[in-house]
Amino acid sequence: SVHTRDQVELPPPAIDNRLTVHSLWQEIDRISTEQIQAAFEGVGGEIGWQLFAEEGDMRMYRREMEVDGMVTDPLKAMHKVRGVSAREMCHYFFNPRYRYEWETTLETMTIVEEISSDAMVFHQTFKRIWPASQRDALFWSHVRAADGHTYAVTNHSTVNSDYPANTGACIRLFVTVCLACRSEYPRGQTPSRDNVTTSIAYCSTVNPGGWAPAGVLRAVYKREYPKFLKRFTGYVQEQCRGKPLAM
Ligand code: 18C
Repeated sequence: SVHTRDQVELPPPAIDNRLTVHSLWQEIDRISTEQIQAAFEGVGGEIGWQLFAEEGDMRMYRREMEVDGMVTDPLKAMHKVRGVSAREMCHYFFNPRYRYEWETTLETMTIVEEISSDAMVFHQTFKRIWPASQRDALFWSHVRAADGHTYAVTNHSTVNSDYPANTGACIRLFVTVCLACRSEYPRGQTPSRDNVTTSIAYCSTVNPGGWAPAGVLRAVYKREYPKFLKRFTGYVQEQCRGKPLAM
């Protein structure tokens, strides 16, 4: 059968009604809207984005920033990927079923709440980096369609009394991430695996939540962000090979 992937699992083209009646809806809507808008803004201009990694179509920029002595450098990455759609990219980033297959920093992942087909809350623990303490994160994740063949996933830290911060071995970190994707294909043609190109903007700000040596932290993200984006985009291309394109 050509229907090797269940269409109903793909990110929905409109917001799920169950999300709009949830207590987190207003925050999720506001932060997602802001993040998606910021993701597609350029890195030119005066605000000082510095290029730190470049490979093929991938470019990664950061801004050096510290909050209370902790490194919180915002990251912005741009990439172009052929043969997969924005909707497919976001499907694999959002759906927890695939996460262990591409996310190399992960130690554990727990689904805390399934809000709707397009929103979830996750608890994750990450691999420990010597000499710092292990980190965990609790965040909502929301996937949505935006204008013109655009889909985006936004992840943002939240709280839940069943998952209190800083009670065990882990220090709670705070994260805001947006993966925004836009597909293009030649005017007048039908989109297919052979002619579709997806532009990716990935923005991330991580506050380590407690002491972490600045030098180690910057060295880790300079290595880990390029590794993540190359691995994730390659993974999606591999998963989509031979399957019908889902726009
Ligand atoms: O966006 C990504 N993944 C999503 C799904 O998991 C989700 C995750 C966000 C969490 C990002 C924070 C990850 C911190 C990891 C710390 C340990 C890394 C160990 C690696 C060693 C093998 O949105 C893709 C995320 C890609 C992450 C790249 C690494 C970013 C590092 C940022 C600094 C972390 C500071 C805390 C540790 C202090 C160590 C000195």
